[in-house]
Amino acid sequence: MIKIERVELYHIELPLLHPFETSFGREFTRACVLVSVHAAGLTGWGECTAEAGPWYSSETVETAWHVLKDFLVPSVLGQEIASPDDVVSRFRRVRGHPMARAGLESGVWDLLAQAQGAPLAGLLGGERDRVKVGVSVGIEATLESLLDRVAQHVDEGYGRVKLKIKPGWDVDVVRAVRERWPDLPLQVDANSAYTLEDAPIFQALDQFGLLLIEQPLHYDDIVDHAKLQAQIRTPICLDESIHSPEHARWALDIGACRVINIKVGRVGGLTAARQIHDLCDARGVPVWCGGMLETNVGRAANVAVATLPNFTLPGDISASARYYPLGRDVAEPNFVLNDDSTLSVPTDPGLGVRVIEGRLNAACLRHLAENG
Ligand code: SMG
Ligand code: MG
Repeated sequence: MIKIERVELYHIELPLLHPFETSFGREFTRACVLVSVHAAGLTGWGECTAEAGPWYSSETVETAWHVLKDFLVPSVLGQEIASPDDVVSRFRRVRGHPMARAGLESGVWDLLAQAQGAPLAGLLGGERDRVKVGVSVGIEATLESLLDRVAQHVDEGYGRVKLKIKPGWDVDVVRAVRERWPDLPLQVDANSAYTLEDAPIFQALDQFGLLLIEQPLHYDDIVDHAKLQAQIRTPICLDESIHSPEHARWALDIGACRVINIKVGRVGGLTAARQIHDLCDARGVPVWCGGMLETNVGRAANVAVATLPNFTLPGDISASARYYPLGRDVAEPNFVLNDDSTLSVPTDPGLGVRVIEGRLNAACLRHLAENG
């Protein structure tokens, strides 16, 4: 039993090294909420991956701050916690807001892992000491600059590349990348930019041997995805549509996808992430860990969850150097790409990264401390 004495929220913002463009817009900075959970002389850290605007998801920094401050933090403050399940059950009254829930829940996981002297990966039941990773390449102004960026990442050692696509930036782009790198494991992500009427585009993509096509249709849909999956050979992977283990089961039951992208934030925390992992494992459906341009805090949680055995596809968990200018990430050490396109799993207790106070303060726009 451990009593939660204090929870702090930090609204931070960091500049991205390279603007990141998806079908829903271009981003130059990354804002998020970091959560620290204090008990028994230990501090656990969680990252809430809601962004400044409701573009990827309906949650924002502002909605997450509200739901954390007014509902989630009060439900655990001063409470005795024995396992992450105690937190998950206290959150059950809150509908929606998975990223807000995950920010606090993953902080409790880190705290409990530290209290047990165990790496988070071990506490989750993970088995690997390295996790396979790839890189997600945004939409570029020209095909030439896209090819340059892919070449740069292939040279850096990334063994799997994901291309962002949107109408007008799809079949020809994938063809050009495939012609230059015939054997590169490649996948695409539409972030919901298409409708079922665009099925011919996805049938055309079948010829390129893609690992998967991520979230081609509406961000909350599974029905049309099932219709599209029946018309194409390439596996559909759902991202935006899966907010919980129930959503995962519903999608698999109707054949809406053959792969699931697990993001700790989008599904409401590490407990739910592991449940989706287990469900997919039981059904023979591979999963992989998605990315939300996390700081090293969220990245460490992603690496930990990706050690579970059914994370068989490379994750969007790139090396720290891909995201923020050197010395700006709020936590250390940085994750470095190994020669085999993997990241090593930290072996220190908890997340295995430590937040640097000066860096946190430099990035912090707003701070709140709530005592139990
Ligand atoms: O963290 O390397 C990363 C980015 C991975 O492409 C990525 N994420 O839809 O899967 C996705 C996008 C969402 C990014 S919006 C912040
Ligand atoms: Mg995606």
